[in-house]
Amino acid sequence: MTTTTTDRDQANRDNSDLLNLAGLFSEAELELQAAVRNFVDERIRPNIAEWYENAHFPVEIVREMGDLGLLGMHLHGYGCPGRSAVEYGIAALELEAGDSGLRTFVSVQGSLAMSAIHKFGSEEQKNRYLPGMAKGEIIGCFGLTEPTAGSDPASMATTATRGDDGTWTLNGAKRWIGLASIADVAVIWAASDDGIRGFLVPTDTAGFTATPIEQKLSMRASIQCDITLDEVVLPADAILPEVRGLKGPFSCLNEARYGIMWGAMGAARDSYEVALKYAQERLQFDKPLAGYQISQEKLVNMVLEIQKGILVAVQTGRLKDAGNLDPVQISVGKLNNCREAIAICREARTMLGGNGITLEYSPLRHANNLESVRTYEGTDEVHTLILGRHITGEQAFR
Ligand code: TGC
Repeated sequence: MTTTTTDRDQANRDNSDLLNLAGLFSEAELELQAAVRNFVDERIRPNIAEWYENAHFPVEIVREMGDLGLLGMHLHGYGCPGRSAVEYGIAALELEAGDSGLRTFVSVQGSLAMSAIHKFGSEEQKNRYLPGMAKGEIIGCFGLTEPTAGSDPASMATTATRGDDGTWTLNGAKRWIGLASIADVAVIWAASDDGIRGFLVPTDTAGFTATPIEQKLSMRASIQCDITLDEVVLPADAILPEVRGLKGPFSCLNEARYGIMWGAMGAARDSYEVALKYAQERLQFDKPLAGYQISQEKLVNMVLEIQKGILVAVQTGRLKDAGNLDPVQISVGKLNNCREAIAICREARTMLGGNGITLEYSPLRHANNLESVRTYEGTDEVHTLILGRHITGEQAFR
């Protein structure tokens, strides 16, 4: 496993940008891409196999990600980096070329927890949490999914009850919550007599417990937890004041789903690059694998889908930066890019033969990670039905 870029790597990269997608990006965007790619090469690639094998989330690099401006990247004010949606997307792509678990950290922290506070918090809440979260000094998590409410968060069973003294009491359970066991603050969505509301729960509050889910076959360099909320009493000002109803969490999911469409292409690109290089170097029946027609067909099919997926992401990002993005368009990218990325990673694995099933090569690790990525933030099925509803006018969820 190498972490340095050779002339061949660079030539492969240049030759694989068939449509000159690099030409779609500004100098500032390309500079950011190079900085994040460098971070991934230096801090993630040399260690990821070990982290993955040992199910270790490298909390030690969280502050470095803050220093690089990756946390709450596209949020403005309150100490946040204030970068564009496209820049955030590029960073997500490069991070996920390292590993989905690390990109997921950035998504949960920035797109979900920080976004919820930024969009719906009081001034006091924003000032209290966002600057520290942007630096990586405070870690957040986002509790929406429940053991019995995944694709249908409207059926959530977690409750928030208001007391006569204005305090809130939360009871219930959340599942698959990224970072919860290392988080300082949890954004918890709960059903109240005033509809679904969001609450900021310091994780040292009595009655809050987060337990990492073990024996995962996917996203191993990342933490997902079960949360229990057992008579968790919060002050009146723990509520996010600016939103009621599911549009609150769904607006945050829009942000995370947007980043995922870019990130998935990073996992795909890394798998493709590994397969291409392997095919050029590996001799079989006296010539490089790359010289066989079936190998070339596999590589061409991969690179076409990567180029198309990045085009989808760039167009979506430009719409987002212009303030014209419809959530339906996010479903296009999330569905398409996750679906294509997992197929590319699996195809790349086939080119590595038996060597492809070890952690020495990234494609199967990426493919396993993408099982989670295509599932969270709306499964393939949910996004298909969101698009189906849009084009037919008929909802088919229920
Ligand atoms: P529906 O009736 O369509 O909408 C309810 C209200 O929400 C509004 N809305 C949106 N607002 C902003 N952006 C969107 N994308 C929105 N989609 C809907 C809608 O306008 C309405 O507002 P209002 O004011 O009229 O009440 O709701 P529905 O229940 O029929 O929706 C169906 C469906 C399937 C589309 C929705 O439930 C859905 O998207 N399900 C998937 C849920 C999902 O993605 N869950 C993953 C969560 S990830 C997680 O919890 C863990 S975080 C990751 C980690 O920690 O690692």
